[in-house]
Amino acid sequence: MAKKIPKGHPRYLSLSIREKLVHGLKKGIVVPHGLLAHGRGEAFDYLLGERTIDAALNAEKVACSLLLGSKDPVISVNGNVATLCCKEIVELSRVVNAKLEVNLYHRSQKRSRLIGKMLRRNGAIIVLGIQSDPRFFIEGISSDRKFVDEKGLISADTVLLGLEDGDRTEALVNSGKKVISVDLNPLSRTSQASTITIVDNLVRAIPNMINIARNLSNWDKSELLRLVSEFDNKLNLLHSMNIIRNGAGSST
Ligand code: PTJ
Repeated sequence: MAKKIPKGHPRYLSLSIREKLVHGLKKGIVVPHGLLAHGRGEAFDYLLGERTIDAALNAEKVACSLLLGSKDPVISVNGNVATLCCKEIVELSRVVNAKLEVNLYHRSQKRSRLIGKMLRRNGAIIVLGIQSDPRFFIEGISSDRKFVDEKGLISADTVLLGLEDGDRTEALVNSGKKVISVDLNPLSRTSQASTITIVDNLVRAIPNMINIARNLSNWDKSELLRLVSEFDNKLNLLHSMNIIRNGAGSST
């Protein structure tokens, strides 16, 4: 179990998230690099005021519309995503009818299996990407992240990612897929290359998306896709950057 943080601590939430990741590291789910990646995210979250800004909420709504309007959406899961919001990712996949695929930068059979097990313990029925087959890969990626499941990422029309590297995001976009990324850094290559960028912490973005997707689930596909076509990702990213630039955050 992760160490308990006193509830009254002024930075309770932030410390609890760190504790979860350290626990994930001890269990072999998170890699040490995942802690560094989290540190970068934390810094941006601090500047954003550790809250879901309007631009993120807007992106979350459009992202849910795209997921619900897609034929074959896939949610890509790595070590940090599994540790921070396993139950919620499984729930979101159910609400938007998306497949779950484990895809790791620091790939190993052992980690893939552990993450698959964790997703199943949290309610997932099918988890793709556990067995790698060198025949199925995405062009233009040099890391092991190129290997994908023949029933998942290879044929997906839309992919939802968290804590992603720019190379894979660009390669996925270049292969004709729509990419939704959750990334606290609006300047990252992933944020800049994605079809829809959600500049929010995963731990807020995914629960928000579950609620939004439930509310949108009765909408006509044409209405959902209209919202997507009207969305301007570059403009939305500018709103996030302005919040950071103007120091509008209010973290303690
Ligand atoms: O589990 P693996 O093997 O696939 O490894 C994954 C890591 C995290 C090591 C790998 O993807 C990585 O190195 O990520 P990067 O390239 O450092 O990118 C992380 C991005 O995610 C940065 O732009 C951070 O600002 C952002 N980020 C970090 N924590 C969060 C976050 N965005 C949203 N929510 C977070 N909690």
